Amino acid sequence: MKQKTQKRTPIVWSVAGSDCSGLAGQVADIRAIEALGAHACMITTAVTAQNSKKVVALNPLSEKQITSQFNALKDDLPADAIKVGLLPTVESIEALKEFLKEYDGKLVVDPVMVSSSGKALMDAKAQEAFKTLYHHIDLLTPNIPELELLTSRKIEKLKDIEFAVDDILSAGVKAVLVKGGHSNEDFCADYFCDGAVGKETESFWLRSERQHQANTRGTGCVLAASIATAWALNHSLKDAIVIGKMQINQAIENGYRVGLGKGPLKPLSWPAKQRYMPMLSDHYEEKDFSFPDCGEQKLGLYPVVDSAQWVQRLVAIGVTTIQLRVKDLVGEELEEEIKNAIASAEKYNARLFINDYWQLAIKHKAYGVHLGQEDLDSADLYAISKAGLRLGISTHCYYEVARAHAIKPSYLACGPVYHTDSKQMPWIPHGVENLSYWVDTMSEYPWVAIGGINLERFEEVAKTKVSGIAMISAITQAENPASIAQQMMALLAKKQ
Ligand code: TZP
Ligand code: MG
Repeated sequence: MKQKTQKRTPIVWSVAGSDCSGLAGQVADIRAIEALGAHACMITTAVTAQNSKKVVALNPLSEKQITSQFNALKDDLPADAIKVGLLPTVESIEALKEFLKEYDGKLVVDPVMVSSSGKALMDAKAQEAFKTLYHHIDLLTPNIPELELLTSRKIEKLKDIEFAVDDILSAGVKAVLVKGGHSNEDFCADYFCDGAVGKETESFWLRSERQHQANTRGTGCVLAASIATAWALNHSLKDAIVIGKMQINQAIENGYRVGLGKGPLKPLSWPAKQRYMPMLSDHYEEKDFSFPDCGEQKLGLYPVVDSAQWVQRLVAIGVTTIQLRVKDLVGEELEEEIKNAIASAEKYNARLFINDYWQLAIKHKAYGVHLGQEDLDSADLYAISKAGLRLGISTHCYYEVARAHAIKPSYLACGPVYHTDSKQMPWIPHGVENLSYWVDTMSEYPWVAIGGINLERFEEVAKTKVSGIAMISAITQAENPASIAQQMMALLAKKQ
């Protein structure tokens, strides 16, 4: 899902060590940056001599040599985001710090401290000096051994990760992503947190199945470089982290053997498979509930209306999927509205989803519930699942899709496809191109398109592989709603 509006190719700098074996370091960074569509510049901190089995020599460059690279690039090819890897010496850290006096853009740092073969890549003085960079760092991506080294803590339990991350955040780093690749579980869970205890904080776990793949050199480089690149492409940092995780899953799958030891990952193009999408939740464990599917028949025309009367009108003309989205009723009136809408839908065998009011939906045995992201924390998903109701979830971006994926709902909604006046939202419309990306990528879910869809745009949306096409104003504000709904249903019937 590339950003089409970019005027020029974004630039991502890799400040790291070169690797003559082509397995990790800047080679991995460049592959990752270019795979996502940005231009890579490299500021080399060390010309490492290594192969697939061991690091032979670090060959750090001097402060002057590193500074001259920053100076050569800064006016001509300024960075949209910077990914930092190996900083082997105090001199290299000083060179970076000097440059950071005039750069306050996006900075992702992978603290490369020990090689996978066990060689120390940073001397003790450099490890201490590294902490003086903390207040510049937007995202730090340690693995567990690096987290232990940085905080002098032993990580034995999940809580230890949170304590250690809190130490780093309290010391000035803005956000931390701890990579779970080093655990023995059959899944891999990364922990993100963006604020020290006592401040407004968001934290989550990103979970993917572990791939038992031998060729994993460059994992940390590819992840941090991919996050920096997706961020440079103007995705939010949280979306960029999900994109980075998708890319790492794809790159591990495509790792290849070369040399006598471990081979490298291979970051390809933009990740676009459901198996690459992590599950994002505030818990380490996987959620163990499930929701029924919506049947064989596609969801089809899916009007979203605010009263039982509307539901009755539309089911009577053959609409088979409807959402009741009541915004201004409470108490008995609300309950009565929901009961009446459910009764009308049942009479015509239509699938009625109740927006927000999941307790009343369960009580009156609705077909399903539809929840926005903001409702996911307060709704009792276990109760909805136990009652056997279907669940639909709204999504607008990578972070929200990953969060919905952890819940495994009956369908996912994608919006806004076009500009809408029916709901205030910060999102740039997806357009049908990005809608298709989501439908094709998360291909095991039925998708519902929503936002600004009217009769003129209907066919264009119907050409994608969406299951349902939802709208508010195109029907509720129409002069002749029945006629519009019938024309839309006819267009769908023609397609089948
Ligand atoms: N979620 C995404 S767009 C939208 C909602 C509830 C509003 C859709 O309304 P309209 O009138 O069909 O653009
Ligand atoms: Mg809601």
